[in-house]
Amino acid sequence: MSALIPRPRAEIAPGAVHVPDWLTLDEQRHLVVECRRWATAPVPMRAAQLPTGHRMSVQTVCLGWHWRPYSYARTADDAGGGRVAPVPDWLVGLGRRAVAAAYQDPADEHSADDYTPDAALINFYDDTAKMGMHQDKEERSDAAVVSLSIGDTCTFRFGNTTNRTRPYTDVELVSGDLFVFGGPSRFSYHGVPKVFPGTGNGDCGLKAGRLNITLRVTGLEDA
Ligand SMILES: O=C(O)CCC(=O)C(=O)O
Repeated sequence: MSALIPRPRAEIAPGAVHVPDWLTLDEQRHLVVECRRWATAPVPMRAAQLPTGHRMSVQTVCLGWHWRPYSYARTADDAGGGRVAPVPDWLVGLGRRAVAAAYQDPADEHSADDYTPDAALINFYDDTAKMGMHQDKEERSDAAVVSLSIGDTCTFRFGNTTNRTRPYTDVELVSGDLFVFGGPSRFSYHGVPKVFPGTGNGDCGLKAGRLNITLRVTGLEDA
């Protein structure tokens, strides 16, 4: 991203913070390598099927807990039945650093040290993929969601907690950007109406498309 136009850290709504250029290129490259590995085994990346029968245009693979519309399980019953890989400790650590970076005030109600995401969704967007406005609400925890972007730039639409429509704010998420939403914004509707093909920097390790990694605390326990 050009340094000509500054992109300052911004609180988009209470508890929803955009931190541009948060990941280093090395961190992005490392995440891309790991995402490639996670996308193949033990559970393959797939486009989840919605209850309507339609498939999402985004492809997803999960760690910790497998998400399908609209529940979590330890096994990927809609993608071969394998047990999902665990969330590695280093990714939990990255999540803690992300929460600390977003909520810089140490007296803040959001405690980064306690943040222990037990699920990660890795989303891959090709040139035409998008994600409709939705809430992340299958979790039984109100801990923040950490979102990391790599590759092509997208429009990330961040809305309100009552419906999919206005008011919302469109935020441009660029490779390396961090977005955290917690507190009063934790259950806000959000989505990705557009990805801009060819806008990524190949140095991030991804030649085309957009990767998004969201870290979540499910609050679920094994049966
Ligand atoms: O790709 C993004 O930035 C958003 C992903 C998302 O909303 C989700 O995984 O629920």
